[in-house]
Amino acid sequence: MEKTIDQICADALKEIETAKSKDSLNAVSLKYLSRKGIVTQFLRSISKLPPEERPKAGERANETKRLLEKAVEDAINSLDARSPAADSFIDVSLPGRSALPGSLHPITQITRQICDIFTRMGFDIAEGPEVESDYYNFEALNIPKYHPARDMQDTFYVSDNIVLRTHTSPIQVRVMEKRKPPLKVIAPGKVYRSDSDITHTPMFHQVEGLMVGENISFGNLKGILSNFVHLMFDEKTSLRFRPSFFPFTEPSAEVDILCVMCRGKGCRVCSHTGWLEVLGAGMVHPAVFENVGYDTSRITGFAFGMGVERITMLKYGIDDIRKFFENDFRFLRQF
Ligand code: FA5
Repeated sequence: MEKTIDQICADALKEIETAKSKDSLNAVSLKYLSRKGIVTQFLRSISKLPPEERPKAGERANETKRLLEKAVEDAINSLDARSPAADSFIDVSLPGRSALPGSLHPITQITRQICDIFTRMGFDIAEGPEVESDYYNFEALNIPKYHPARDMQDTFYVSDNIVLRTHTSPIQVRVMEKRKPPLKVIAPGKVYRSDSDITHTPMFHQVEGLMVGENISFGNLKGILSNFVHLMFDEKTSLRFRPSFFPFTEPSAEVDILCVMCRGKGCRVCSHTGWLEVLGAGMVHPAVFENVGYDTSRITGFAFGMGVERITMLKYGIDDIRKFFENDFRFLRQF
């Protein structure tokens, strides 16, 4: 009897050893270990043996069963662990592919450069929410409901009183509500407008600037912005202040930089004017100061809001703002 189970065991081990795939190993397992398998049949037949032989035969058959189960399991594991390099379809002699190092998006790079320049001039950095209340985006900035000035910015409304902020200027109000003058703050962030052409996108980036205290004048604004433009571009880059209108500044100006694409001759980027508008600015309107409880007899200040995409286009000579958001690696890899 013992010889028989030993023979079964030897046959099964041989078949396990020669099996080359999981399918053939499963077939061996089925042949010997399943309910109708050879080992199981053997175990059943033990009851027919004389009583004194049964314990030894049972013990031996169970040992064989455990041994074969383990052998099948080990063989399957070693097939799984076999390195794919051992299979002929991979040429292990080829050089490895290097991982592509990531890099910062040009808009992020320029936003950081802008923030660096202003922090070196003593400005703190502030942030505010992109989903903003009508109050902070408009009313606190002296733009009442139904006022025609609301048409200046095509707004995405989330509900009657909630908008996607159209500019970073609401951060001015949020900062002034929390802090007393004097203060010098810049606030970078995403803004949203229903606007799209080669110099306008529905989502773009602005950096807001605010300087408030006693005796702050338009001269300080010009000085700070000229300094910024000379550090961002170079000493020769010209800028010009054009009288303009914003409900939250008085007087107000728009600031243009000489178009780097055509050097002032006129091209499609600057709409053939030779200049590209990069920011709006002005002296903070007393109505805004009143809304945050500042003493307008003592406190003055200036504010500005610049378009980061426009600055980046000028810096790198890019002629279409939409390229920033197309995620084309051939474009992005250049920065
Ligand atoms: C404003 O957004 C004012 N909040 C700026 C300001 C702040 C004025 C503080 C006074 C005091 P304006 O709508 O002009 O202004 O936008 C400012 C700049 O954002 C523009 O000069 C331009 O560079 C950029 N910009 C405006 N619309 C878009 C757009 N759709 N796509 C890309 N850049 C834009």
